[in-house]
Amino acid sequence: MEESHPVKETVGKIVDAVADAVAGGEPSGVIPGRPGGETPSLREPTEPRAPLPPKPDQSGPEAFSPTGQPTDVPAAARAQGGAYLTTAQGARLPDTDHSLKAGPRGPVLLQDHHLREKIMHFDHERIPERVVHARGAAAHGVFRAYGTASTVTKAAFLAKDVETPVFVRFSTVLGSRGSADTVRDTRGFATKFYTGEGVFDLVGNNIPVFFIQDAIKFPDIIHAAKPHPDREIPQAQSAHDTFWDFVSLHTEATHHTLWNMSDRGIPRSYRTMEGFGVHTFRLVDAEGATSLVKFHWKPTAGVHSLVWEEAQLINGADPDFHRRDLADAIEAGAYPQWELGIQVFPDTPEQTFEGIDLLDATKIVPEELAPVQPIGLLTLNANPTNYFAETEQVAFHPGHLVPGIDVTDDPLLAGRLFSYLDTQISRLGGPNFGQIPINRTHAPVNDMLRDGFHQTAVHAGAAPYKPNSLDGGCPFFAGQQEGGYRETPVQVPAASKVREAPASFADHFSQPRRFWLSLTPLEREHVIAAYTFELGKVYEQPIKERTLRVLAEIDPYLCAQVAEGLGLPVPAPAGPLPSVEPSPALSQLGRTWPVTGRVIGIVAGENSDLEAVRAVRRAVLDGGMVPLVIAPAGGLLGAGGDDPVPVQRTFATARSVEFDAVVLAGAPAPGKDAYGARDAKAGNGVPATAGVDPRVLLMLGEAFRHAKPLGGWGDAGQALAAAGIDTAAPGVLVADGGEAVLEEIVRLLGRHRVWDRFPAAADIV
Ligand code: HDE
Repeated sequence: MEESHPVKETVGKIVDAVADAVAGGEPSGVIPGRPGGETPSLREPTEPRAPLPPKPDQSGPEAFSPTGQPTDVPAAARAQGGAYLTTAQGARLPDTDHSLKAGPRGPVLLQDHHLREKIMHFDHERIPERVVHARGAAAHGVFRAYGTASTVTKAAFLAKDVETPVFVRFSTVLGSRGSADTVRDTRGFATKFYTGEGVFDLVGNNIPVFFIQDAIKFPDIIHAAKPHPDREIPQAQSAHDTFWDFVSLHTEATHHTLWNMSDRGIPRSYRTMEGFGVHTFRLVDAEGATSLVKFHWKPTAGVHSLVWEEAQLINGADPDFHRRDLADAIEAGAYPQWELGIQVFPDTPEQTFEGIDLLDATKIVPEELAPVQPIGLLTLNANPTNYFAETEQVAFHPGHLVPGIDVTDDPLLAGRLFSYLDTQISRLGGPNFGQIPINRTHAPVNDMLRDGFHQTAVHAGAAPYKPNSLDGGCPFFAGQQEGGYRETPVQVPAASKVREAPASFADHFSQPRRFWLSLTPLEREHVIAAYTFELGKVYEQPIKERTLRVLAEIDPYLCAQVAEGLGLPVPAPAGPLPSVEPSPALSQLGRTWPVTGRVIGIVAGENSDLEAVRAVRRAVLDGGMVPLVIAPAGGLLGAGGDDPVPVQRTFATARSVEFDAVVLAGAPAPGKDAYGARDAKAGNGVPATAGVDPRVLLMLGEAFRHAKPLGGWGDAGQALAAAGIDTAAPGVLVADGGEAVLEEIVRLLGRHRVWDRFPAAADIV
C-alpha cells in the first residue's frame, strides 16, 4: 500500500512548492498567518478600489444552485463587489460613521434608514451555537478513492480514482464556541462528501467508542458533562462532579472515559488525530450483497498528542492552537491527509464478529482481528473564506447517505438519524438549511419540498405532489437501474416491544481492560495522571470512591495508583477480571512519521551566527516544516547587514508550547525587557546566569519537560546548562553546525517526542 498510494508523492510536491516559494525571495511570505491578501498601507486607504480577493490558501463552497445544478458563475460571485460602500439593497452610501441627527449636537432621527439597517443586522448576527461540538474549525479538500471498496459497495464515489470535493469540520464536544482548543475532551471529525449521487456525511469522532449505547441517554451524558447548571463552571472539560457522578454510575461510559483520560483526549493537532465512524454501517454492492463495516480515518502524519501540562499552558497562551495549526498547515502547503479505511465483517443475522456485538457503540473490533483496509485518501487543501458562512453553517447528518451505504440497527445511531435534522431547524432557522451554499449538494435536486423560511430556490411547475398529470407526472421514481436509494431489506427477528438492551450490552469492562493492556507503560502513566487530576477536582468523596470501584474492574495497578494520588483506600474488584488479549494497534507510540508542517523554534540573538540561522531556516522550509525565529525584539536580526533575518516571535511573546522542537543559535544575552516588572516570565526565579535571557531558560525548561527535541550550536550548551538541562540527556544535542543539529532534531521529531527522556515506572508491565 505504501508504494501505491500518493502520499509520498504529494508530500514531495509540497516540499518542492515550499522550496520554490523560498527560492522566489520574500522569506516572511512563507510563514503562515498573514491576515489579508496584501500588506496594508500605513495610512487609511482612500482611493476607491474593488474588495481584495480571498487569500490563495482560501476557498469557498463550489458554485451550485440551491437545487444542486452546477452554475457557471465564478466562486467569487458570492463575495461582495464594487468599490463603494452600499446598503444591503445596493444603494451607495457617503458615510457610515455618523447617525443622521438634527444638527451635530441634536437628537438622532428615526428616519435614519442606514443606521436602522446596520444595527438591525448586527443585532441578529449570532445564531444558536451547536448544543454539542460548538467549538470547531474546518477546511475544504478532496477525497480520492483507491477503488478497493468497490468489491463491497456500489457507492460511485468509492470507485477507483473518483475525486469528490469534501468539507471537514473538527470540533471539541463540551465547550462553547469561544472555549479553548486543547482541553481534555473527545474531538468531532465530520466529513461532508459532495458526491454525484448526493451528499454523504460521515459524522465521526477521534475516539472509536461512545459513552452510551442508546440515544435516549444522550441528554443525560451531555447534561452531566456540560458545566454545572448553577454557576456554569467548569467550561469545556470533564474534571468536575456531575461528569464523574454520571460515568461512575452509568458504567457503559467506562470505555469511552478511559480513552478520554488517555493521550487521545489531548491531540497535538487535528492533523494528527485518527477518526472513527464509531457505529457499524452496512455496505451494499451492485448485486445487493451486504457487508457490515466500521470506518477509520488514519492520519498520514501519525497519531500524536500533547502532554497535559503543555495542553494547559496552551489554553492560556494560544486558545486557538488547533484551529491555527490547521489553517497554518494548509496555508504553508503542508496539506493534512488521512486514509479512509474500513474493517469489513460478514453481515450475519447476529451482527456480531468474534463475539463482539457490532451494534454496541461502546465496543471496538481490534485491528488484529479485522484489519483496516485503505479505500481512499483525503487531502485538505484550502481554508474556508468565511468562518460563519462555511464552518458555522455547515450542517451534518448521519442520515445523508448515498446508494451503497446503509445504516444498521445500532440504537445510538437510530437516535442520531432523528437528531441531526431536528437540531438544524433551531440552529439554522428553518427546513431549508440544505440550500445554504456550504450545504448544497452537487447532485440535481428534484424533490417536492416547498416554501419555508429562507427559501432560495425558485421552483417552477404547478404540481409538487405525486401522482400528478399537470406537471407531466414529474418527478418520476428511480429504480435500481437509475441509481435509486433503496433501504436494504434486512430481516427483523420476531420480537416484542420492550425498553431493554441486548444481554451483550451488559459487558462494560472487558474492552476498557483491553485498551489499558494495549497501552505502553508511558501511556499508562499519562492515564493514571489524568484520572488523578480529574478526580482531584471532584468535590464529593463518594463520587471519587465510586470511580475507584470502576477502575478496580479495569486494572488493579491503575486503581491503586489513582487511589494513592487521591489519598483514598484501594477497593477490590467485584470478581476476577476478564482475560483479554491486548491490541497493540491501539497504542500511539513506537512508529516513525513524516514531519511535514511541524513548527521549529529557532532562538537567536544579535550575537548569533546569522549565516547558520539562515541555513537552518532554509533547511526547515525545505523539509516542509515551519521555522519561527525567536529573538529579543521584533523586526529584523542583523538589520544593518545585507541579508537580515525576519523575526516572528520575541522572547516576551513566545512560549515553548508553540514549537515541536527548539534549536538555539548560541546563548542569547538577556533582552532589554528581561526584568520581572515588565515581563513576569523574566522574573520566574530562574537566575539570569551565564548571561542568558531568563525567558529563553524558561522556554528550554518547558520544552525539556514536554519531551521535545532540543539542540543548538555555538554557545548553546551554556544556555542549556543554565536552564539546568543535562546536554547528555536523550534528545538534547549540541553540535558544531546548525545543519547537523537540525538533521538529528528532524529524526527525533519523526517519533514525535523524546519519550525515553522520562521512562515510565519500571514495575509497570
Ligand atoms: Fe452528535 N450531535 N449526537 N455524535 N455529533 C451533533 O448536530 C447527537 C454522537 C458528532 O461539526 C449535533 O448539527 C445525539 C456520536 C459530531 O457540525 C446534534 C447523539 C458521534 C458533531 C447531535 C449523538 C457524534 C455532532 C449538534 C446520540 C460520533 C459535530 C449540532 C444519539 C460518531 C458536527 C449538530 C459538526 C453534532 C446529536 C452522538 C459526533 C445535537 C442525539 C456517537 C462530530 O444533533
